Amino acid sequence: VLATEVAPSSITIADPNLLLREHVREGLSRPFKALSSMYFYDDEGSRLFQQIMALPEYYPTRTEFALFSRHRAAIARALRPQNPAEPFFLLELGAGDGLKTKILLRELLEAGADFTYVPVDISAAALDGLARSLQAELPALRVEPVVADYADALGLMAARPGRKAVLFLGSNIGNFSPEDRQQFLQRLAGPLTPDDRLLIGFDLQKDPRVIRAAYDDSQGVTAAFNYNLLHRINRELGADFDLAHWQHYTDYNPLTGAVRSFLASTRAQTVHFAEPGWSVDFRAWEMIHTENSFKFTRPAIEGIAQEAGLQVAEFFTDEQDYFADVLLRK
Ligand code: AVJ
Repeated sequence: VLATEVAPSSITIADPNLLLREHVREGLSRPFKALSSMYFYDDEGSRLFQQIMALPEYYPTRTEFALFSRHRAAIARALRPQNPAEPFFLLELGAGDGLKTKILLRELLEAGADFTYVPVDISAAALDGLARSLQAELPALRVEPVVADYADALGLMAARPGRKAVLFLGSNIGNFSPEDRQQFLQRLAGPLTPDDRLLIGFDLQKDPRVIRAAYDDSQGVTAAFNYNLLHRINRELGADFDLAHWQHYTDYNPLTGAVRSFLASTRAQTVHFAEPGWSVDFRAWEMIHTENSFKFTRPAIEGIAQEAGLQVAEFFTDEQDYFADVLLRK
């Protein structure tokens, strides 16, 4: 039942590959080639990310899950209106499989909170799985899933009247460049009132070897996740990327907190696209930058909040100080 409630993205376009095509054309014609990590998440990419979350090296998911378990009561209290009878929306941007959110949902339901959970994600398959499992595990919960990207989600939230608690977990915020992050947070904060709450998950700076290993795991799942972008482009844009001549490469800069992932062209090669006359040349060891995963410090988070016109109300961390879920308000 819930699956049928999944609304289409607010943008309807005749050619479903148009956005991807324009993006790839623009990204691969830059002097430093780049593609957005947003395009990782087709159904196969979402499945691979599920596998990443279960890897021994990929600590963020497990850590944030533990953090949520540890602070469940305090987080629930901080997010819900003080008047227990007042209804509210709990919106989650990039909900994915919602595993850690279930801890919070259960806590809120048990406390008798009156709320509607609105998970937003670009993967219809991921949302579908989430809606199904919620219906089975928490049948009393009101759920209104929405398939949308972040830009659509911002409009959606501004349009929804009433009190809101917004979740942006999993260090998804780390994917933005600093400029895009600031713009996104300002837009997110804009329509919020002083009664609304925002909980954002930030992965913290730590032993650089621990961070590096999380993005270059020994089983090669992260590499497969990165390669999937090329498979997707081959399939959807009729390109001929030969995966035998591409490598996953990633580095962490402890000075800037940036993990950057690349697809490296291991030799000089030309890639063709279905569209006549469209091809792209790559030099040997030329890189396509495919993802940022920024890591933060506490002072950096304070600064980011302030710049977006938000205050840090509470700072929740795990025992190792690996990850922070930060409660923000106007
Ligand atoms: C889903 C964006 C939080 O950056 O850690 C995992 C995605 N990329 N391994 C991250 C990802 C490579 C992940 N986020």
